[in-house]
Amino acid sequence: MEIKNLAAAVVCGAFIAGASIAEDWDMPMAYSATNFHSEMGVVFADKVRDYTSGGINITVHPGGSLFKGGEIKRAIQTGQAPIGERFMSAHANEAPLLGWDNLPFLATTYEANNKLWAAAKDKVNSQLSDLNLVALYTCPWPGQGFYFNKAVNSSKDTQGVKFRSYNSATATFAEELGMVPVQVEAAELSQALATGVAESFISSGSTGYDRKVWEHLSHYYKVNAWLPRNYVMVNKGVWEGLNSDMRGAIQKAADETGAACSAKSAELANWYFEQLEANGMAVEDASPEFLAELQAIGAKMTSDWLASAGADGQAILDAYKSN
Ligand code: PCA
Repeated sequence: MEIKNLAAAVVCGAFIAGASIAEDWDMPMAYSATNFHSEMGVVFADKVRDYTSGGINITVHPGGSLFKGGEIKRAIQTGQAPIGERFMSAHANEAPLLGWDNLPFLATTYEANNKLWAAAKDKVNSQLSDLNLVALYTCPWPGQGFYFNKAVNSSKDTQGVKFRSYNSATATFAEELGMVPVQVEAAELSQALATGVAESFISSGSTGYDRKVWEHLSHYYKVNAWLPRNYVMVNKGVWEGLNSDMRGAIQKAADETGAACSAKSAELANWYFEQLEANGMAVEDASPEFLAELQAIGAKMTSDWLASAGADGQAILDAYKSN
């Protein structure tokens, strides 16, 4: 953090909060610079600069370049970075409630996903507060499906397949299908596929496109299992240290960016499939047999999550279903 125009403020004879002391904030993000989440991070930074009249100057560091994906949350919790972005359910091993957006076949349209977030938001925010974090905005990825290097019609075809997981729930999913999970960041996915560390994974068309996975894989099954969210979070102490005008200005930027990011995700979802196809991949619906197996595993994952997330998890599901 740096005091930029202190002299100017003193000359003016006034410290106008938010106008006279500028802070530089580094914002680590986990996904590639050209991904819509990262592009929206830049939009957010521009809005914050604008709405705080230059008071907060955010520099976006995409692709895990400042902190690797798996390190971002801790960096913000401990104040090494004031703000950053990460995949929310990656933190469900530490705080199971944060797996709320990872429940198979529960909320599979953008509209339903918004409804689920509305049901989860207060509980998630209070969980994040316990972790010394404040969420500013969240943004969904397109629906999750399976990538393979061969046609897959059922779990008969998935036995022993090496699977890249992105959180503990996806590792469980893979094990239920007889696969062998290994957790790999999106930023290292191309390398994992190239070296044979992984030969399949679950994700959106977006990450398959970003990582050019057609160089290694041939099939995508549009299972649309869930729409997981990234979130932009700020260190709670940093947030509480801002005056209310500053917080209001940043929250306005966050609300606008969250809505724009969600719309962008919806707009791009099919475009990504077209790009996978244009690059030679078969993009198909899962066979009824495979889908039935996935749904059975999904039901088990939901009951496992409820067991670990406790009454708060049940309250989220109840609120979602009653609305
Ligand atoms: N892409 C990210 C998370 C979900 C998604 O669609 C990834 O695969 O890491």
